[in-house]
Amino acid sequence: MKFYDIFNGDADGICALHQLRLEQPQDAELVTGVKRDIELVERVAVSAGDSLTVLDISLRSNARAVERALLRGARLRYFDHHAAGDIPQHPQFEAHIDTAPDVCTSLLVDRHLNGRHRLWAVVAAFGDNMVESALRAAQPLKLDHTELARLHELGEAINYNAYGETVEDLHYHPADLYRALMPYPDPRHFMVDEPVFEVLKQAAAEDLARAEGLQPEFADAALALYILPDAAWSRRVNGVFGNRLAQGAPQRAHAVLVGKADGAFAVSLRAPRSRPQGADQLCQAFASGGGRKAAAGINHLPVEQLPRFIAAFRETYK
Ligand SMILES: [Mn+2]
Repeated sequence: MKFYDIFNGDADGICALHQLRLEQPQDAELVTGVKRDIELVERVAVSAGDSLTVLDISLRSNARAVERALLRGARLRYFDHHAAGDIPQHPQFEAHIDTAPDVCTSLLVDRHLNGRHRLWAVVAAFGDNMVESALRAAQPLKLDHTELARLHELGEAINYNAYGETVEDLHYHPADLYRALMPYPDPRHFMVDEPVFEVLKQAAAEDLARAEGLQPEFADAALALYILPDAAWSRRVNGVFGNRLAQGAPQRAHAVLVGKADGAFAVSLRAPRSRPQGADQLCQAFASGGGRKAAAGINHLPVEQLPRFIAAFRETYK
């Protein structure tokens, strides 16, 4: 009988697992990857009696592997906020799934743990760019402005680290990053005692400066589209850059495309913060698309489908 902790490599996935394991320590095999690696359950060779904890990856993308794991006699608990599809009704399947636009997986874990490791849920919500939700969750903790700003920066830094085509693009493997914060019930101590935060903050600032030097392909009051070149820094900064754009123009939808070696694009789409809807449907209309109402993506948009994407983008957010 083995334990597997299967989690998205972004701030939300890492902080969700961290909260659970602070509460209930358990030696488990870690299964994670870059933010776009969401078909993680299938990576596990499941046996009867195994126990899988799955965090912040859509059930829709893992449905077949989950079904197989259940058939083999494993037990699963699943926390997530992405579009789910059908949720298995099975005595060995424990689902905590809520696709409301103002919750992330770490907030679902926080709900499950009655807020016992709230600080890390706040970090995650900031990392998922749910600023209002983060502030709401932080309210009872009575943090001052400086502390909130630091937690915000930490969420962004951990989230930034997850962006890349493969883990080779990243500064830290997400499993190592998780292990670095494991000893810390309080993120404020983590930021002071470990070099990780400063390293990521500095690297993100450098990448961001490059992205901000680019002109958009088009931009008006309703929507804007940027294309970043095929480079490791583009793949890393993509998420932070998108968040920055969304914060700077809350009425506007943003698409950030990153070129790939074969001429295709990776697409990150954010609905306007003032109207966080429609991103999942738009992206699901493409073969490798998926995500949430407020933020979604397409892993591989062939160049010949770019006009179709642009038309759908304009139609959704005109
Ligand atoms: Mn998330």
